[in-house]
Amino acid sequence: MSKVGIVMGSKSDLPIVEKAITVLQEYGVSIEVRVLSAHRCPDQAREFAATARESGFSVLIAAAGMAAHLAGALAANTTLPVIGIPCSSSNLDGTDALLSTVMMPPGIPVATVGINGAKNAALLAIQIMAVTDAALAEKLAQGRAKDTAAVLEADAELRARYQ
Ligand code: RP5
Repeated sequence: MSKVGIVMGSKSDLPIVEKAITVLQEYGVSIEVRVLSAHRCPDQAREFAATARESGFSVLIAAAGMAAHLAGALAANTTLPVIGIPCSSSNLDGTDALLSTVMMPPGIPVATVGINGAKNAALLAIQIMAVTDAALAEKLAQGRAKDTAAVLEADAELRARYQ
């Protein structure tokens, strides 16, 4: 079965990454969670990415803060789609990681979500897998309908309160 690889540059990123783990588990997607740093263990990070396709991964999610090179380093070593989560783990509140992750040179794309955007990273990974998985696509549609219902419920509540 295909799975999503979730890699973080440090265990200190886990509180942010946990939101992605939760969403993927809710959708019943198989995951493997790793701590691999582009700077502190570059050989292991490279090996993980280089073997990711044969290991059964469909999509990789990479979360890192500061001078965040993890997503780009993984993307350089695989042709699987890589989604980057810039983490707000520095005094610059994640703007450093955002720019480091999103500004990839032509040829090595990283689909970058917002700072700490772990939920969107998980949903984007699911949407990529849903291109060839009708059951996942149906679950996504149900999730969107639930979100819509929640907004309309809030709308009705506030309209009633302030009329
Ligand atoms: C990055 O440096 C990690 O992704 C983390 O966001 C940040 C700080 O790492 P630690 O010093 O907490 O391990 O590589």
